[in-house]
Amino acid sequence: AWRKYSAKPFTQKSEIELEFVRHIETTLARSLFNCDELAAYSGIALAFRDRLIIEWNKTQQRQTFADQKRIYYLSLEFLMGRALDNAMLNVGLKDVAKEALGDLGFRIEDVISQEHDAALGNGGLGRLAACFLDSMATLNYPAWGYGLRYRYGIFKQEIVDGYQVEIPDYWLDFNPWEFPRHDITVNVQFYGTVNKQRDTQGRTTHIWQGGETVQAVAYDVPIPGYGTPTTNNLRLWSSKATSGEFNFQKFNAGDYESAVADEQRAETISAVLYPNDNLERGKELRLKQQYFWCAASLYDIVRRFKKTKRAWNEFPDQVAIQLNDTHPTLAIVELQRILVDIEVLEWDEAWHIVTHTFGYTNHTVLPEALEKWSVPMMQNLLPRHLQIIYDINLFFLQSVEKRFPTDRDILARVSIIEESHPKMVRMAYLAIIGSQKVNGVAELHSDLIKTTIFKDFVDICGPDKFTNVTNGITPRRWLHQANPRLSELIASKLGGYGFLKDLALLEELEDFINDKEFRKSWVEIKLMNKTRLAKHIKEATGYQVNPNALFDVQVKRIHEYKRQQLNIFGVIHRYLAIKAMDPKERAKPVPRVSIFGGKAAPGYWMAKTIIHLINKVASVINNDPDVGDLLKVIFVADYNVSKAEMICPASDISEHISTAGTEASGTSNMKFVLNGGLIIGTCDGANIEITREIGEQNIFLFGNLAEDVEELRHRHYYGDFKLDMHLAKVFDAIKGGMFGPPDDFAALLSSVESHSDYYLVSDDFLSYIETQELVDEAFRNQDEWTDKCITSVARMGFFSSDRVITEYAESIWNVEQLDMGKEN
Ligand code: DL6
Repeated sequence: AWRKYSAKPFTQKSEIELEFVRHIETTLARSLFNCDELAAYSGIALAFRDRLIIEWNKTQQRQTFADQKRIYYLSLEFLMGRALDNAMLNVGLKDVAKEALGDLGFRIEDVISQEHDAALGNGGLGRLAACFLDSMATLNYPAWGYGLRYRYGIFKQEIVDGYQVEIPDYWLDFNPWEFPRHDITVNVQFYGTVNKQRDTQGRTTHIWQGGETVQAVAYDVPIPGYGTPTTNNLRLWSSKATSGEFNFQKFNAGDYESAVADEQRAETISAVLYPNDNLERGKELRLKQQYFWCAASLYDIVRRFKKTKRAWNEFPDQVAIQLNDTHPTLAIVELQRILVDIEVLEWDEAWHIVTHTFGYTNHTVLPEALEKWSVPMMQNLLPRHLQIIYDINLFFLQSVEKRFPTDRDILARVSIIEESHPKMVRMAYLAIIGSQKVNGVAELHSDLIKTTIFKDFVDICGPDKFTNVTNGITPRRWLHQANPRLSELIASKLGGYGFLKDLALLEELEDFINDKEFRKSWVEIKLMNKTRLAKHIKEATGYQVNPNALFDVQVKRIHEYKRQQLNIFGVIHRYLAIKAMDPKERAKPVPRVSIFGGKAAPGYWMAKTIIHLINKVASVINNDPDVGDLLKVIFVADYNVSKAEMICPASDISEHISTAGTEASGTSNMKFVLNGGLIIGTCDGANIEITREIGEQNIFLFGNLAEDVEELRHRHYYGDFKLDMHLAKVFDAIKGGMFGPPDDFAALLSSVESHSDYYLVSDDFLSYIETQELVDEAFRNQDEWTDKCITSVARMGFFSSDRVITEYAESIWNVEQLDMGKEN
């Protein structure tokens, strides 16, 4: 009977319509007469969600029966964006849904745009996690994501008088994509004390007592794979006060306020996403978040393992846990605690299990982003964990001392505990020591971690522990969903959409490079995408931009190392050059629209100054009648995943111009190239591998190399440097008040002019503006430009996140795809 009544996948339009109307009328209690676009979004989302649930349940059953090793991806950020479009595309029914919505009086684009982005992340790291979930499901890997269900995602950005203003992002009003599992809860303990006891066998055991307990409640989000029934699970934990006697007692005693305060304190843990990208601030609440999430996830993973009744030594054969940066490093300590204190395993046996279970991905070499926690804070919040960390460190240092008896400093250099005031726990070191593999996210980055921040560990643990897995992106969202017309054009040439599952197939596009019709469509699609962006710009900023101009885009978090300041100084240079031209000459330069977007961390004053300068420059240039269409500057407010989906297909050139050696990989560089745009960039992160794949002739590289950075910084430090003369003119214009009170920008200019110029803006400026001239030159020849774009797209196969996940699965996790038999 169950099978008979169980919901079936949609096969035709009428079924979608039926379910849509049913949800509008019953779930939402609305009628035909008050069904607006938001209600239509809810109706269609619920209809698709119901179908996903069926596949999701089956997937869980299939994976349980298969009893294979599972991947657990622990990430404090999952930047998912919108889910409806993705769900419709992944189950292959977007066209049918479009017709169904059309019959019901709605345009699918309007309905899709009603959805609030799920913005539980800051930038690259969180979006990478989202791409990985998509690929793991698409490739039928048994995988779970574990994260936090923040009540407030990354703040919304408004620009007021040229300044960034932050607005809270309360995104949970209506979220059909999550399922509260009120039956799946874990009590998580904080504070308290540790007492030693002797057990019946005379062994010393540690009892962690007292303190406070907070409840973790699971919320599950289905993750559909593309063109497969596999629908994996993302489990997000929400914090709440433990129900029961504690609160009741307070209520009964009339102490309402204190009981409510406890409730709120507990809920605070999962309330907000910390809005820092590549920066750690060491706040206790953040540490609480980390432990809360690690403890709940580990409890869940261990519970699932214990159901299989296997011996503990089989744990690493069943479980691979990947740490997305050091944020989940406490999971290493928590597993050791569970095994030793609760499951009463011997220390060494437990440690063997732990160190064969975890893998650690490093995403940055920036010193300010490397996590350290104060020992006194950890002692107070997690007293037992600190003891375990000290023991891990002791055994580790003993082994190092034995192997390197003559190196007197090595112990201080590699100790998990930094001997500062206060002492600090170095989380990256703990993550390395507790993991079987450590990887960087692009070749240069993986080399840099081995030769700089983790050099000693390569000597101690051996080079095999360190590996590289270059990042990638999912072509489903970043081509098919973001650029449906281009995807369709490619499919028409390649004989179908197979490339969405095997991106290397794109290479066949090179066969069509001389196909006139194909090229014409290619160029038209780019223009349509630019026109769509121009329309958005007009609505959002009031500025009219010419879609035939060269669209030059830099969208990413605002950070000094990403060097939006270099870009805006370059824009000012261009503006000054146009102004200095004889009016008759002004027809010569290539018209350009410089488009910026990105959020600054609320406490990052220099990044906010950069946003302010961009907006001030925009208002001067965009209103200067001498300039007209030759140059426009746009700041797109509130850059997020949905905006990226609109912007990436609309660029001619995008900027990835970090100081060499600072951007671990970058992933938007891949998104832009895959959408038929070229890039200007430094020899940094994945730009290097993109160059290798697409060919040097198809990318505009400039600037100093990573190997020269240290020497250049040294020179600045000793005053051996003269500001580039073009940059000096730019600075004079700013100092002369061309863009408002010079004091507003004094610190920004001084960061370049002073002894440091840490990000080497002045060193790279000349090379940057010269390369931008080459871009103009190349853009003038539209035929050659199109050749470059088509060739580049054809060679982007390597950057699929499917390739990335396959590499992790084979070289780090040792996990197999589930055999789907005839189902796939
Ligand atoms: O690996 C994903 C992404 C890289 O593409 C970026 O280059 C890198 O900056 C970013 N790293 C972080 C580090 N944050 N922390 N912690 O976001 O990772």
